[in-house]
Amino acid sequence: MAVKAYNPIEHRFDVVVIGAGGAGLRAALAACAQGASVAVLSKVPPTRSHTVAAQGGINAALGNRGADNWRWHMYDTVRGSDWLGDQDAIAFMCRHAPEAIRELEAMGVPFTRDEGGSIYQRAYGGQSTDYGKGGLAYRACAAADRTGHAMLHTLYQQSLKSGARFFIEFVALDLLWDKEGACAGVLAWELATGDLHCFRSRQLILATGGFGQVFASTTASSICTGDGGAMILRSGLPLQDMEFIQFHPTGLYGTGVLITEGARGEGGILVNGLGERFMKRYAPQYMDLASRDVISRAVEQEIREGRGCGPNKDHVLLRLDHLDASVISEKLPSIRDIARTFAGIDVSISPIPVLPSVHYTMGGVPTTAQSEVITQAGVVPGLLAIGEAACNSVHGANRLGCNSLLDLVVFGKAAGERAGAHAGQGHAMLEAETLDKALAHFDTLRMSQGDATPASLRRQMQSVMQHHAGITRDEPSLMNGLRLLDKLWNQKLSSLNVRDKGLLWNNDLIEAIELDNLLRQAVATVASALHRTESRGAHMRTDHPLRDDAAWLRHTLFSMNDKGRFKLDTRAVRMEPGQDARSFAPETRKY
Ligand code: FUM
Repeated sequence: MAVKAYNPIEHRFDVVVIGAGGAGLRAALAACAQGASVAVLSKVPPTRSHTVAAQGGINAALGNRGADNWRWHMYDTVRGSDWLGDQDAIAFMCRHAPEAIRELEAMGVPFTRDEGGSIYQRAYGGQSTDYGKGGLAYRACAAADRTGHAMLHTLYQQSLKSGARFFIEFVALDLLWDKEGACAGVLAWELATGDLHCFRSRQLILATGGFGQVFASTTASSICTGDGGAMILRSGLPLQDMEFIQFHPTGLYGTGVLITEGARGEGGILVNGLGERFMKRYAPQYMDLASRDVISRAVEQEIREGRGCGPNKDHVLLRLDHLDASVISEKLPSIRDIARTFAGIDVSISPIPVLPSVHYTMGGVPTTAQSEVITQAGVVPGLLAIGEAACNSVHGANRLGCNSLLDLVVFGKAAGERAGAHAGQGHAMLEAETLDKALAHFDTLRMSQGDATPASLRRQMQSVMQHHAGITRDEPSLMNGLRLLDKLWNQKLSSLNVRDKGLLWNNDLIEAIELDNLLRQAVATVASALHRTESRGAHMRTDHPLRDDAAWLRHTLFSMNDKGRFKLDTRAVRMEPGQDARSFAPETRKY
C-alpha cells in the first residue's frame, strides 16, 4: 500500500495543541505551568494566526468607565446568543473575564489607558448595564484598534518563555485514536521538509479557528479553513450549530476587510443613500450599537428596498467625519489606515462604504463548559476544543463583539490547565488502522488526477454559500445550495486535480486539503440551516420568521461520512449556569 512509504516521524508529548492563535497559545502557557510537555502545531508562523486581525477589544466587567458587573455581562451574552448559548459556559466566561484581563496586563499586553491610567474601555454592540435596563456598558478593553495583534504577540512571547515546543508550518491532517475511542494524537505534514509526523498525546487540544473561508466575502483570513472541524467530521464525530454564521455589518465595500465595530463604539454612525440614520427603525434604543445580526439584516433590508448608497445602491456608509481628530489618531489609527490604503478615503472628510461580511462561525466542535469534546454519547476522552473551532457554546446563535478574544483566553487557560493536569500519565495505545486511514486520505488528495483545480472548486463553493446561505435564507434557496454543494462534492471525489505531487511547500496540495475541509463544513452549514425551521440570532429563515423555543431551544448536531451522506440530530441547551449565577429564561430580544 502506497501509504506505508510515508513512514511518519514519531513524537510524544503530554499535551499537543493544534493552532497557535490566542486560544492555542493561552492553553499552551497554562499546560506548561502544570509541568506538562507541550507541543504546539501551527500551519503559519504564530504571529500570523487569525487572532492578529481582531481589532476592537476584549470584554470584561472591570467598571473602569461606570458601574459594571459580570452578571450584567452574562445577561447580555445570553440575550446576544438569542438564548441558544449554554449558560454554564457563559457564566464561567463572564465571571473569569476580569481576572483574564489582569493576567494579560501582567504579561505585557499594551492596553490603551484612560486619563486615570486604567485600561481604556469602549462601548460595543449589545452591551448594557443592569440586565438591559440601564444604559450602554463600556466593557471592551482595547489596545487602540489592534487588540488582537497586541494580545497575540504578547502571548507568543510568553509561550516561547514557557518551554512549549513549536512546530511551525506543520499542517494537521487527521486525529488518531485508540481502540476505546480516546484521542491518541494527530498526523501532521511538515511543509519545509515534506516529512509526515505522528504526534502522540495524552491530551490533545483543538484550537484551529473558524471556517469563514467557506464564504466569498469574509473578514476571515485565508487560513480560516476549519481544519479542526473537518478532522472531527472525518473521525465520525458531530459538529454543532453550524447554521449560525455571523455577518459583521461593516466589512469594507469591495474587499470585505474588517472596519471595527469599535468605530461605532467611538461614535461612528451608519447612514443610507438618503443620508438617514436607518438604525433608528430597527433598534431605536441601541441604534448603531445593536447586535451584529440585527444591524446586518437592517443593512440588507435598506439595500433591498432601494435605499442603498452609490450608483448601484448596493452598500451603506459609515461616517466618522464628525469625530475629534484625536479619537481617530489614538483610538482608531488602523481604521484610518485601512480606509486610506484599501479605499483611498480620508475618514476625517469622507464616509467609508461598508457592507456586511462573514466574520465569525458560531458553530464548531461541541464541548462541555470545561472544553471537553462531546458527542450524543458523552465526553470524548483525551480531546478538548477551544476558541472559534469550538462550540462550548458561549455565543449561541449570535456572538457579541469582543466576546471572542475573551473566549480564547478564558477557555484557553482552563483547557490548558485541565490537559496539563494529566502530565506524565502515559499515552493511549494508537490503533494502527486510524493512522492508515489518515495516511490514505492524505495520499488520495495528493494523487488526484482530474481536471478541476482546488482553487476553482473553492471559488464555486464560496459563490454557492454567498448566494444560498447568506444573511437571510429560505427552503428553496437552501435546497438549491445543498444540491450545488453535492455536485461540488462529487467533483472533488471524481475530478480534483493536484498537479504538484511533491511534498515540499506544495501549495496545490495544501489547497486541496483545505478544500476538502471547507466543503464538509459548507455542507454542514447549509444542511443545518435547512433543518432549523425557525429564525434565531444570525439564522434568519424568511419562511420561518419567528423564534420557536418550543421546538428549537436546542443545538443542532451534524455528522457526515466520507461519501458525503450526513445525519442531523439535536441536543438540549444547558440552561443551568452553575454556582453563584442565575439562569436567564428566554425573552423577546429587542435592542
Ligand atoms: O469589530 C470588531 O472589532 C470585531 C470584534 C469582534 O469580532 O470581537
